[in-house]
Amino acid sequence: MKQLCVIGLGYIGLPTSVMFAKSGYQVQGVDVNQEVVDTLQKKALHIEEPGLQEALELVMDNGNFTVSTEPKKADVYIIAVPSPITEEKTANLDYVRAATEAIVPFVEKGNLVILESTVPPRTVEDVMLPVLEKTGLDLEKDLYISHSPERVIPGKIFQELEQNDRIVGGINPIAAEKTKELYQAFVKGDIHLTDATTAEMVKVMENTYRDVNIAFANELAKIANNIGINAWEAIRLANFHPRVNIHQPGPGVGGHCIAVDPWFLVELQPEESKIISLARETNDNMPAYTVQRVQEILQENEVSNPTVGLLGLSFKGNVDDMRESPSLTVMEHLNKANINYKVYDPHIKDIRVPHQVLELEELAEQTDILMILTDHQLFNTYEPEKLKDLMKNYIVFDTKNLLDEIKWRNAGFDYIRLGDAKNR
Ligand code: SAJ
Repeated sequence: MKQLCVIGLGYIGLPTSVMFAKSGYQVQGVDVNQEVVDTLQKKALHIEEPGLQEALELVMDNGNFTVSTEPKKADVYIIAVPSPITEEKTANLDYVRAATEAIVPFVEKGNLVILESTVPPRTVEDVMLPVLEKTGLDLEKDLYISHSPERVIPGKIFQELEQNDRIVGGINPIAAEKTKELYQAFVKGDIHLTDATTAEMVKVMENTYRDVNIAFANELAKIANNIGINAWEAIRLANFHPRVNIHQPGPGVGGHCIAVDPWFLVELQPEESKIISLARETNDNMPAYTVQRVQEILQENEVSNPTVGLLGLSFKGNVDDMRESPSLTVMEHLNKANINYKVYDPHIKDIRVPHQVLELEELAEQTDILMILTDHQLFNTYEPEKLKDLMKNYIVFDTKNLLDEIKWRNAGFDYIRLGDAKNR
């Protein structure tokens, strides 16, 4: 089993292809997006990930990795295409279905077919198998079909691909075993075997657990603000309990995973997913809550015709990924409230949204309040004194508990933390 065909060359498919090619497999990477294929053919990258550029050049130079828009015959097919949600919060499995259709003409007896995309439980059984029936093969005996979800995070993909434990679920035990053997080419973590539907459920549970936990932290922040304590201090102290791990409050939950996967369960079992769906609503309401807090702060300071300076567009710290970013929703609410704002993110070097500026100084110019929305470490290198010279009023509202409160207070700022009514 040395020929691999990987469908979908995004954050997961491309690093996975490169890892298998580095392990000696002949990998054909397939993406329907001609631009992605053209970029890769020039050994250039359409995604930012430490170590990926060098690894890509290595496997393209030694011929272990080629790219195209069409699949070709292989021993193993890995599907790693997007599985987004619609506006109505339902799963869009069109890409998974299309990728499965695309390999039908090539699949032969003895092949492995693996779905890596994060999907609602029962997608392999109810979506992929009916398509693979078209091969005319006996899916239980002639093929090995499984689900092997990813757990890597942007910025640490290669080390996590290697180190993380992996869950592998087969439509039967031999399919799971065959898939485990394949990933042992580079996975050093333990590979836990189960059935395909359980593997799909486990992956969605991992992200749903975080979303519910974050919603809990966000509720604690709102309670803390009303009863005069600092939620961050309280959470830190509670987490000294050996069996407590409360997550961090924030301006909302972004990204294409934690903000998405819980909806798969809500759609599947709406009557049984009350806490899950309420947690999603709680997190999705945090941008509005942070804007309401900014309005309260501006009124307390009697600022007329205020300008808000947003620091952070990415959905999480130290990356340039804006997908589902809470900052975008904060901007919508500021627009609705007719409040002037500018936004700056040092990791996003091209203009992608209205009112975005590309210089920190321009953001501070004549601004009344800074709002920290993303935990970029770069924000901790700023000198408050320099920003103060450019600003009109000197307020900073930190929704990520990121900045050094003493440093900003000593520079003359009114430093306010989300969920903290103790240190005012
Ligand atoms: N966030 C909070 N409070 C927290 C943690 C995160 O507000 O305590 C916010 C972040 O600011 C961000 C969002 O939640 O906006 C998601 O951040 P994240 O880094 O936790 O999630 P992702 O989407 O980057 O990665 C997650 C990870 N899943 C788990 O940690 C269970 C990663 O391991 C998965 O591989 C990834 O989803 C995925 O691919 O599903």
